[in-house]
Amino acid sequence: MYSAAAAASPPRRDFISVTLGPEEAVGFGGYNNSKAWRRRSCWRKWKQLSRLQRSVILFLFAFLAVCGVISYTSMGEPWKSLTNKSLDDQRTDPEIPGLKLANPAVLPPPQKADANLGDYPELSPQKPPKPPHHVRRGPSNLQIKPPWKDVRLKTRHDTSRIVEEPVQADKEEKTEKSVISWRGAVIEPDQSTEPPSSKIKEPEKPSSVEGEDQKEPVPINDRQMAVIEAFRHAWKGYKDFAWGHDELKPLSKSYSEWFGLGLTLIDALDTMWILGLKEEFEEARKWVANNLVFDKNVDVNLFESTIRILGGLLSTYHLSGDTLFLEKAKDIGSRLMPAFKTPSKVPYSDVNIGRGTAHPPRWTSDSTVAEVTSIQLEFRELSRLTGDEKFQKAVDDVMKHVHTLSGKNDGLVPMFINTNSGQFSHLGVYTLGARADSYYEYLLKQWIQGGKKENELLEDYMRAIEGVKKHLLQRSQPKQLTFVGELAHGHFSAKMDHLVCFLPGTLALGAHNGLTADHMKLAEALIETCYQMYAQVETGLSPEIVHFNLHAQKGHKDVEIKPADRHNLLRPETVESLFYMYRFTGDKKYQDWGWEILQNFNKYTRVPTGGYTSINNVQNPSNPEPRDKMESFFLGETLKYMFLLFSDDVDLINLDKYVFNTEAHPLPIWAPA
Ligand code: DMJ
Repeated sequence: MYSAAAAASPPRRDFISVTLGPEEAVGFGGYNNSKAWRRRSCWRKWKQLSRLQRSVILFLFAFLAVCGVISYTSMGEPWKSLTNKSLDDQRTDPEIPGLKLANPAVLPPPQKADANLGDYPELSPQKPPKPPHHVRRGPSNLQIKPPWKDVRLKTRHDTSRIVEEPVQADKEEKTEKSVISWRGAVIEPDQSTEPPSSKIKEPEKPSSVEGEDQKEPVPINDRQMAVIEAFRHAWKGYKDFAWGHDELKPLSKSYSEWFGLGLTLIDALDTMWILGLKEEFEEARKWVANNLVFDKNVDVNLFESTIRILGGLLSTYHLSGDTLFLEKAKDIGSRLMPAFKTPSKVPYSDVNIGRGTAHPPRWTSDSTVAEVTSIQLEFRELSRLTGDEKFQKAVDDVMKHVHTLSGKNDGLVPMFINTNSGQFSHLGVYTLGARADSYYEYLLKQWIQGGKKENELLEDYMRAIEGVKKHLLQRSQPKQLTFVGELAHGHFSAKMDHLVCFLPGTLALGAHNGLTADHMKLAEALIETCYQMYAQVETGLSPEIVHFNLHAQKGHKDVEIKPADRHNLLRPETVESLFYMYRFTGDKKYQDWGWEILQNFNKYTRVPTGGYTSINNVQNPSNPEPRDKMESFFLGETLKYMFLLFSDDVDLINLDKYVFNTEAHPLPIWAPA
């Protein structure tokens, strides 16, 4: 409303009004934008303002100016580092044009040199990095150029930490300067590997670094050379007839598929690294880079693909420092996660890695106990490397759940577990063989991996070994061999799977890690038995299952074999245990026993055109009946453990720094907190 009083005395003008006069109007021909005109016009406007209005405007200008200065100083640093970071991101290897430095994308940046110097005050952060040593072990053709460069010293000696930037393994000759040994003996796990906390944030770097105080390289001996020759022969068959497929069929010169993921090739990667087979490794790496695709509509077994593929990729990443393998590990690990979406969180046995669906076998809703409790080392390590806790949480939940379950017999577990109820099923049958074996192995190995702090794992392990002693141990006749039988609803059976021969090695590993010395005694007795399972058989090769004689009968050996059990699948367990026993005792008889076994593999399972084959009859030396299949674990495990067994170098996969998964893929032990 407009009042007369208001019209008579004009109000104080505490607001700015802008009136457009004809000369200011923007119109046809009326537009005047000269500087002089604008200056005059502004000045006129300024003069028209009241004192208060002018003060307010001046104050606002002053305020804005102050804000501008403050925000410039606080934003300057981040802007600077952002600019630097994006430059870093684009950093390429100056020696290999086009090759992006692999490490920074995935792994944390090198820690500052003054971090963790508390114990080593003499080390100054200013110290220049030491160049890597040029170590050559074995024949020169077994050497490979390093997958690392720009090694920077952090601390030294046993607790040394050095920070390295891994780059792709396929280097040209020009990287020779930074050569470190390709071979396992100089592969030192990084002591800074740390356990993931409940809130994992920072991704970790690979464990494989070269210590400052390099020991003299240990030359490869003749037996190790024989293993290399055997590996090359097996690889030739795979390469010629099964390249990129799961398994070689050496007799029919073809292949078989299980998951269609190049299983043998992936399982063999770290073996090639350890044996120093540069060319073979490079070729296989190329296949992984160009052909290994997990986005496939295919059902895979959770356990088998975890121990062979995820485990193989993770260990190869640790040994080589090549992030290609970590990327692939993350991919397969993520694709396996739907298996854990069950009512009980006990995973299904099968996952479709392309569709992201999981299910139990068609005939049951049960999973196998060994399968759901032997995927932990791999998923826990994946969490540590990626900083994503979901992998570890899924597998830790399974262990915690199994820890609380009833249905155990003095620590011994049944063979099946229901994915709906989460309870054991088919109660009353106890074995250390198929379907339960690696449950016991992984109790100990997780405890070691995690820095010996997870007491429930140790408790379950110790209780289980007591259960083995109480219910499953017996002696055979006539040689009084100590063996591990089975218990079915209170009835003892003198049956022992070759699979059980992992146990002496695991017991010895426990004793080495401070557990009771009588575990070592038991290990010594059991490895003798496992050896006899080979030595007492006509071909010198163990069958899949033996039955021990409990009563002396004239003309009978300790070991009896049923017709259905007399096949040999080139399994590793006895050689694996021989390796541990030799490492911890230095007793050469273990090497000699392994040597006999290798010779018998060569005699009865080697296929002249390339590859080795499983056989159907270990009791018939004149016709062992080849089965026409080379299992991936022959390259992944059996030959790797052979090579390690024949080595006198305790640093060739040092057992205080690495723990082998159940498929012989070494993963780093996390440092104690
Ligand atoms: C391998 O896949 C693993 O060692 C597993 O734990 C048992 N079976 C084979 C080898 O025999």
